[in-house]
Amino acid sequence: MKKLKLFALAAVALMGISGVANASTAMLASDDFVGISFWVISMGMLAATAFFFLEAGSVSAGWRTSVIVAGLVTGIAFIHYMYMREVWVSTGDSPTVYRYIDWLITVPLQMVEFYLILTAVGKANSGMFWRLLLGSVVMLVGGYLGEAGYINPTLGFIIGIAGWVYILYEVFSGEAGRAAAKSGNKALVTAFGAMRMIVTVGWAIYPLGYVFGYLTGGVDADSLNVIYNLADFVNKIAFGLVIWAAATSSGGRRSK
Ligand SMILES: *C/C=C(C)/C=C/C=C(C)/C=C/C1=C(C)CCCC1(C)C
Repeated sequence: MKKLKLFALAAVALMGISGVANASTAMLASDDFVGISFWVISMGMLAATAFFFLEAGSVSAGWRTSVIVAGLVTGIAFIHYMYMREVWVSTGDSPTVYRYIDWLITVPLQMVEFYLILTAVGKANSGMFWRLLLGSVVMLVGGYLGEAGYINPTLGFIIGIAGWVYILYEVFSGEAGRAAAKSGNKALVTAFGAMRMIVTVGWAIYPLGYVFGYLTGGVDADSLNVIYNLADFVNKIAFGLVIWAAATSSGGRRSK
């Protein structure tokens, strides 16, 4: 376990450093607040990744995979943030393609989390995972087509919202929501409720970014990126912390 953790951390750090090497081509300007937000969030993601990987060894076995996946989410985001920051600082353009590649990997991983925390208490069913995945893909493909200019931005927004609403339906009224409510496990019910709030309130920040970025006349890259960056900070790090908190309260921490 220890070796595995060291390996995982080293891999993330190395990939991050390869991103840093690129940074020699562009310098962050002191008045580039969007660029500063890219930097701050990159470092938050790195710290969260180290934290989740190191903590994974201290939680009870049933929760371990969930905490590791939380670290994968922030680790993948960290690497993408190094590239996104580079695009922003050197060109002033929105790093749309990197952002969506990151989301396309990390959002399904977060849907896996809903499934995993139910598995941790033996209440899971794979059908619900596939439905959550389907909702995520519709949401992200709609958003990407709209942002990258393949379809009208309003149409992309509507498709994106439809996918999100479907995810909300599944976690509130669908099988996943019912399974959590019936589980009778206090840590699980608390974690599931908090994750659900993140997917409702925290995720609502993204469509706001899209609206300010594309639907208020012209393209406002500053608002778009600051809002998306803030949203990622909340939705990746807080989401992982909720899982970590449930994991440490459920079955206790293993003393070493
Ligand atoms: C770690 C990354 C996460 C949790 C990304 C989540 C992204 C969304 C919830 C995006 C949602 C969108 C809409 C609901 C409509 C407009 C288009 C999107 C893709 C911005």
